[in-house]
Amino acid sequence: MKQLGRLLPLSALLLLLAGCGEVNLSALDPQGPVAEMQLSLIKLSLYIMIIVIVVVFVIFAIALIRFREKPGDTHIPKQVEGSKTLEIIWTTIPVILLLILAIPNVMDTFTLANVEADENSITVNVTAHQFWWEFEYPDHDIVAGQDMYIPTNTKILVNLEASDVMHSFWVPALAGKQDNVPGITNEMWLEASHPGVYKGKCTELCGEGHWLMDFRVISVERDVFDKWATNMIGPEQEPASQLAETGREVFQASCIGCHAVGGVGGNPASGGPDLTNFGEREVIAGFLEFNEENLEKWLRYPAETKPGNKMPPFNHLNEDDMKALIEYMKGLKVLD
Ligand code: HEC
Ligand SMILES: [Cu+2]
Repeated sequence: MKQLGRLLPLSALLLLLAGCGEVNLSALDPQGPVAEMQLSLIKLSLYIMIIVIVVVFVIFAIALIRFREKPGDTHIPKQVEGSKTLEIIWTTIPVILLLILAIPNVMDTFTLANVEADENSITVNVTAHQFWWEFEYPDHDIVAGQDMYIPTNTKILVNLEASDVMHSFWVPALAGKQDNVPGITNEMWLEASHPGVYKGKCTELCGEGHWLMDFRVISVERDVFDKWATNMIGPEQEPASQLAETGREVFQASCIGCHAVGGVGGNPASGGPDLTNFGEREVIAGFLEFNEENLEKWLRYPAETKPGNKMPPFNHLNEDDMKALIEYMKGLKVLD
């Protein structure tokens, strides 16, 4: 009973974790054909395992009860050695079960490994950095940071790379995880069946900031995607106010060497995410809620906010410059 009491909080925790489907960080809530295929394989193996466990335990329990030593038992039961029939039965059943498992597994493995382009597909080269994500669209000649925009119902061919250490790309609602390894390109594909925002995470311990290395896959209708891709090329829109214009000057002086906006600036070797559409982010640096207070916190104290990241602190900026910079950054949009 005591053990049961201990197990209860654990089961409550498991139920809570299963509820993660709400933020789409769950493989049990698939939103595209790849994740659906993978979930159905998980289910198939689970059901077969459940059947095996139940049958074995029932036979075990019958044996325990029927053949237990009863009071007054004196004779030793009949000793049996070898049974051809039984041997055949318990060889055939597992072979059949393994075939039921193997056939869909092998078929789906081939489907999942098929990274051939079709007439609609789009390629995205995903480079993982400590501790942020870069999405390059070679067919469109654009680079995006942190948010991976994809058109709905389109096969997305993903090439995984890493600039420093090993990382791992995981968007549970869309596909199983795969590693980003420096010097190697791993390929996979994914597809989203509906418009939506699907959370992703780095799942390979990659340093101090690993636990905050989150990103989003944003699935939008094809026309929205086309607009996004066209406007990401640049040039950036004119700042909407005098304040934003001043902010742009601060940005040009302090930030453009690491962060590209509208195809200008940035540094492929040691820079940060492309900020062309930064004003459309829902989170800053992958995890902080997007608001002015958090943006200022990020700009002044990046190291305290996301440990180990490579953005230098800008705590020396005066109040006016900071205000202007934030106004400018909020206005960086491509879908308006
Ligand atoms: C030495 C290069 C460097 C400079 C200079 C720099 N940054 Fe960064 N910045 C980075 C890196 C690297 C990251 C990614 C940090 C992470 O998440 O690991 C980053 C992240 C960011 C982010 C979060 C981006 C996102 O997609 O959510 C913002 C916003 C940002 N920087 C703004 C600025 C501004 C504004 C300036 C100028 C005042 C600036 N940065 C100067 C390197 C730099
Ligand atoms: Cu990582």
